[in-house]
Amino acid sequence: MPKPTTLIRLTICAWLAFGLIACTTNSSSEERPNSHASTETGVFPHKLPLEKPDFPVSAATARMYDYPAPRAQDNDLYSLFKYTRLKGFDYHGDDGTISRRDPSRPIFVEGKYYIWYTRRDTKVRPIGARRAAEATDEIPSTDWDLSDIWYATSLDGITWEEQGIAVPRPPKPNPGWRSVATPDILVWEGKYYLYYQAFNEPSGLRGDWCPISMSHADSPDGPWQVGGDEMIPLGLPGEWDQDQTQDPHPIVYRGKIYLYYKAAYNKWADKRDKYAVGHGVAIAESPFGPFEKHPLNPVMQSGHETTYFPFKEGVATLVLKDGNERETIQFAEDGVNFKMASAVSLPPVAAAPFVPDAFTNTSYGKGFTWGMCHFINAGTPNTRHSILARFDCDLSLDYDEPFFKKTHLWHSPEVYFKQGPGKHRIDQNPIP
Ligand code: AAL
Repeated sequence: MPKPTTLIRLTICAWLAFGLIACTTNSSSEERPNSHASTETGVFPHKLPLEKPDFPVSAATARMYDYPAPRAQDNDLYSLFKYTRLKGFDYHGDDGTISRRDPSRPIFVEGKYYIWYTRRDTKVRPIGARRAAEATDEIPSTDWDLSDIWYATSLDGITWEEQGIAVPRPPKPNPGWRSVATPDILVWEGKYYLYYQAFNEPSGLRGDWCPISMSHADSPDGPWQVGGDEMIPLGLPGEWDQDQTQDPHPIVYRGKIYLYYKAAYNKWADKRDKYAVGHGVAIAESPFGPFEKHPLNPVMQSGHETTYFPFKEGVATLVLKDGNERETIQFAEDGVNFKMASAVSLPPVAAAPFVPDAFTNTSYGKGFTWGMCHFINAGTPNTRHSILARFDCDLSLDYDEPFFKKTHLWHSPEVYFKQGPGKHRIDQNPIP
């Protein structure tokens, strides 16, 4: 019969031995999936491989390794987007006569953020693109007809102080006499350049036809002086961008100005409902041009408004609204050949992020954490107008907030039910 002390010793040894076996068992079970599913078995492992396996895999599995990371949560180019209502902008009781839309990217100058945007303040609401022939000097056709470019400043990106007009409509017949809209900013060698759409007819008359003009200033507070019209000339008849060069969005990349722009094509006036949207890039060595269109344009075949930013050694873009690849973020090592980097939910419309290195000619872009956007359906259906808003996200290499890397977004059931089955289907009886 062993002594009690010997019994205690034996018990301790037994527990130690058990612990050792348990440890060994644990580590071997952790190892097992990877060592089991190898080139020999060809079975995809339980432990997610960080590299594409070197045995045959499905198309979806192969594609998983084309993204910056196989899991969205680890992907530098994936984020949720959160929205904040701005303070400081008056919308005339939301009666539809004042609209602010298509903001520029904010820039930070001497302690303040600056933005520029389309501002319409008309006696009456727009009558719509389809009735553009009835538009007058006081009746706008679209939400961005009869507009000027205004600017505002802010200390925190939430409360804004509207400062006044930056670029007004010039007198007729100068380009933009009908409307100047959708500006974006370039900072180049300490000076400021606004690129914007210059309309010479009510938008909707033949289409949303306009080329891009530019005004420049020594200070973000102006005064602004017209520096050129038709900066990105319309394409020749028959070319995809024959009718419009819109949504100018310049960044400084590889020592040059890469100005991304949009054109809707395959539409107007005969094929209005068959439109497609492409983005091109035009490259210049001076803000005054000449801008040379890239021979591979359109460089993007999905999306609507343009949002491009230097990211690592390449350029990334938010792709919204139109096309098979809408609601994605894409990346191009060369700023031209974009590939899918992530799919996103609730992305900002007309996104204009605060990108600190957009104009620094960085060789390693760091991304952004917030920016401006617009909503074009504020007010009621009868007083519809656009408002500016702020979004927050984590698309920055300098910042890490796991909250933004979650992949679920739960809306209340009301958000879904509000969509309804559509008027046509409601009118059908019996419902198919
Ligand atoms: C926007 C932009 C351009 C269009 C119109 C105003 O979202 O794509 O600017 O012309 O709509």
